[in-house]
Amino acid sequence: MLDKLREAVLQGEYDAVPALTQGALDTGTTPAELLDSVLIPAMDVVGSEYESGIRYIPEMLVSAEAMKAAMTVLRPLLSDCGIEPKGRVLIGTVEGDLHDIGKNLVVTMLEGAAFEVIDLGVEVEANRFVEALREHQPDVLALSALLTTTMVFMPQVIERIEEADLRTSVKIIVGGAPITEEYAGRIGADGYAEDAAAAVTVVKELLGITA
Ligand code: B1M
Repeated sequence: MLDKLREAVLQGEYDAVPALTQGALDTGTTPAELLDSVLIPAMDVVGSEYESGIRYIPEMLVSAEAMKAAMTVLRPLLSDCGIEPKGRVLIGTVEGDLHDIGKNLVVTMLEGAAFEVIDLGVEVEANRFVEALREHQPDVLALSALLTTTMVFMPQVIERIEEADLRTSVKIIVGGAPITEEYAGRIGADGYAEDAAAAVTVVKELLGITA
């Protein structure tokens, strides 16, 4: 079952993926195991094959659709907790970047940990983040970038927030494949999260939440 699911993601067979995901859950595999040992590794293979020229963008896109189809089954299981919000997080993928699978996973995990999440989506320009900070007054701003060419917009967002005099009222965390702890520190972010689970831990730490 797990091999079939992996293969369906690799082949971009998004119609088959929900039933295979449900089938894997029914045999006792947990949502976290499915993500960590099947779905995310499959997307890594997709990326490597694209890099080495075996795969082209349309094929990368159908695999992304297949991953999203799996997430429609997993999301309720990861986020269904039904208790009072612990805090508010504003999140978005930065300007020029339309990758959203990892960001959506971060949203799901934060919601699962009882945070209210406002998702601005993808290709979010710095000024839009500033407007949304004024409007929603979140405790934490989470920025995602998947490209080395777009991660450079992260410091620009932080600069705009400083110029708008809002920097002290919000904690900022950054994440995404090309981002490192060192980069986060260099651009003046308050935190870095390597994956969606770490994002929850870092947000809790920054807000002083122990439970
Ligand atoms: Co793109 N792409 N892509 N792509 N794509 C990568 C990122 C790439 C590494 C592939 C490769 O060459 N190996 C490469 C980037 C190279 C670089 O800059 N270093 C690349 C490229 C080059 C491109 C294009 C430029 C290709 C082109 O057009 N020539 C183009 C850019 C488009 C744009 O954004 N303007 C492009 C397009 C696309 C698709 C549209 C086809 C599709 C995206 C669909 C979508 O997201 N809706 C796509 C995909 C699917 C990928 C790969 C294969 C998979 C990404 C993914 O979803 N991974 C990717 C290769 C790879 O990552 N292995 C690749 C699974 C996901 C769960 O992981 O997103 O890393 P990830 O999220 C993780 C962590 O990073 C972290 O938590 C998540 C897991 O728990 N995280 C955060 C993410 N955001 C966070 C925010 C946080 C905290 C943690 O808050 C603070």
